[in-house]
Amino acid sequence: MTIASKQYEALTEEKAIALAQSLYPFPEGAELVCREIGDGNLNYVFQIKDPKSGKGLIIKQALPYAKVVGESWPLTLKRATIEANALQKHSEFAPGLVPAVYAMDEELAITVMEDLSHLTIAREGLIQGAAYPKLSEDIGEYLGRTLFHTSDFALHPFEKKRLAVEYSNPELCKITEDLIFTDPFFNNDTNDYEPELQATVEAIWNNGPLKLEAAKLKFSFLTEAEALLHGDLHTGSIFASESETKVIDPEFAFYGPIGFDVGLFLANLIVQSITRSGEERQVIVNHIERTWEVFSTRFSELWDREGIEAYKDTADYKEFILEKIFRDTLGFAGCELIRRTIGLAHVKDLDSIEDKNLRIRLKKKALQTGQTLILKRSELTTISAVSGLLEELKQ
Ligand code: SR1
Ligand code: MG
Repeated sequence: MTIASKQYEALTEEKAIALAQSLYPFPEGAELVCREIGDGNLNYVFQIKDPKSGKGLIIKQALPYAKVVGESWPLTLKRATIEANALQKHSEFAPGLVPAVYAMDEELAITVMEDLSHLTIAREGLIQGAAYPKLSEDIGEYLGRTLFHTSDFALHPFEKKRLAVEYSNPELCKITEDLIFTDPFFNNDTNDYEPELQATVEAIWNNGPLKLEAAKLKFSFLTEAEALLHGDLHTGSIFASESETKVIDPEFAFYGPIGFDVGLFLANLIVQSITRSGEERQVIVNHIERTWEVFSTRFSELWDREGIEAYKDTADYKEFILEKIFRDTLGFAGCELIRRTIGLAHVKDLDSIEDKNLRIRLKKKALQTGQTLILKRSELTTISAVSGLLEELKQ
């Protein structure tokens, strides 16, 4: 569906209702209600619903600046098109694991999509102690399918390179390059942390070997166009329930290293595991292990069944690729853990801990885990070695 285009203007709740009425066959006389429910850093998200019939939809609009900072940080509206297209591209390979897109408009920078309000943002649910039994199975499937099918192992090189051009996303990549790979490792103004972390943070800035590894990981992110990534796969980019999982928000999508998506998701689970104890913690550790198992099994099975690379049956090549992805995954997870603790964009899992001593202790643990993952990523060769590390660091 297309929308009669007009010049960009930020939607209000009233305008979002009018737009929804023009797009969706709500029942005659329906009295629609609209709420702005966006809690991300960048966009408006309007939920428009007919309370009587329960029918609804979501209109997401990109702002010409980063909401989290304000108008002083201009941001391309092109990201809305990237997001709508990535949702549709990923749904080709992981149907049911992303929301249906009903319409999009480049001028207004909006995507109209399926209402997922019966689900909860996974980060919020996890903070409340939810277990989400399907989360790792579903995300492992999503990762295995989307990343394999958009890689050179599945696509003709012309199509892969066409997609890499279509999903060129320099402005959003620059945010990641700065906020994940650069700023937290230097004394940069964007960093944000409690004074109690000063000594730990300075130790990061002064750790030469750690910075060398962060630089290598940044170089991978800058140069390795392996697959069409989601690009920002944290637990706030996932809607979930006991029985359903939907991946949203791929506005950072671009062709990058496969381990980046896997690593971001695992890092956000690791943060959650750090805040939990006992059986509840084990639920998250199981999710961490299961995500890697499902991802690598699916990727491997698709390689065998549908791979088109001439070398696909060459002894040890698939294992070499999966080992590379695993190593990258751990390194990227380490960078995400550090930036979510001391960088510009934090996570509620840690920041909402009211007891200050506990919060600082857990943040130090997140920083220590992040550094170990970056520095030891070549030695930690299995996902159970990662669980072992989390167990060691849990004290
Ligand atoms: C200014 S944007 C900050 C963060 O929010 C997004 O969700 C990305 O994670 C980005 O790094
Ligand atoms: Mg987002």
